[in-house]
Amino acid sequence: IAFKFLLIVAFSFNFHSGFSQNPIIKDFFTADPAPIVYNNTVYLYTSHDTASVTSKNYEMKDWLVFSSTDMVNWEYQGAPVSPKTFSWATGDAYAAHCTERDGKFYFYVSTFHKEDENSKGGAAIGVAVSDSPTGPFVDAIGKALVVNEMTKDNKHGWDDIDPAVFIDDDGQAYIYWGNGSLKWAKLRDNMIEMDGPINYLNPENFIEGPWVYKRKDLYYLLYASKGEKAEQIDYAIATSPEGPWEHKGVIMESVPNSFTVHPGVVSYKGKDYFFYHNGVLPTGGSYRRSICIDYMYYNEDGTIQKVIQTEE
Ligand code: FUB
Repeated sequence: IAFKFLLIVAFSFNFHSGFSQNPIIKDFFTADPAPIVYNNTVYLYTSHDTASVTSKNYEMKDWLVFSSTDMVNWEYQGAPVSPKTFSWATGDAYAAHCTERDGKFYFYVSTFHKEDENSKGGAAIGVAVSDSPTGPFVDAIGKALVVNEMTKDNKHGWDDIDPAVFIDDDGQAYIYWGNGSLKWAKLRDNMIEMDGPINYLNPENFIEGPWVYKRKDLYYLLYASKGEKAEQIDYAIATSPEGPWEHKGVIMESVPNSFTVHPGVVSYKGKDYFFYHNGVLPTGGSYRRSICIDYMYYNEDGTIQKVIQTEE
């Protein structure tokens, strides 16, 4: 009996140490992690890959929510938002980001506009709102917050995807987004209107997937950047959310079995966590991705140590 007890203790210790749980969600293919902490719980908003094993295109029909209080067990909370939430939207559900302000949850999405009097179709950013982190969410403005302009040769541009919102300590909110070049603008306190012009930046090797946050006195901009064969994660530091941003290098190398990678960061119960996706689940790949978490560590001067990817 004593031996059996020892075995059980040894097994449970092994099971709960570190992130040998990666990928953290195994019942769905998930990508583009957007975690927030609210009421001592981590809510994780994700894209949802449903492409077939042989597909060479995204098929992404809705956004999912999971919650956890231990960063190991993730409870599925449903799919409260999809492009159908927005009467003007059609097509895939790309990266999203949810943020809380004054008890309301604003869910910024990257999707596509129907062809109508406001758009010739193309990438667009919308915002849905709810009183709860898990929904139900409704379209907050009844139209897109950002609609992509067609390129000069009348093609759809890709530069209006991947919104990320940051609220500074003084209450000023900012939205960052982009593909190819990074755009940002101030948001009004209502979180659904821009406050001022759209600004353009060209962070080194920037591709997409910005994520902005503050730690101590420094602002951090993380993004998917151009690696040798696939995307990797670079970061830059500033003393203001408006920049100027100082490029600091790569914090995560390309991931196994996925061309894209996408950052998300939270501090929870005294530890810093880096969320990303790869394609390592059985039958996974660039269009069937899976979210993982690893610890992140800062140096004394605020720079970030390279994140070590852990697998099962
Ligand atoms: O998930 C679709 C797209 O792939 C996202 O919008 C990008 O960030 C990349 O992860």
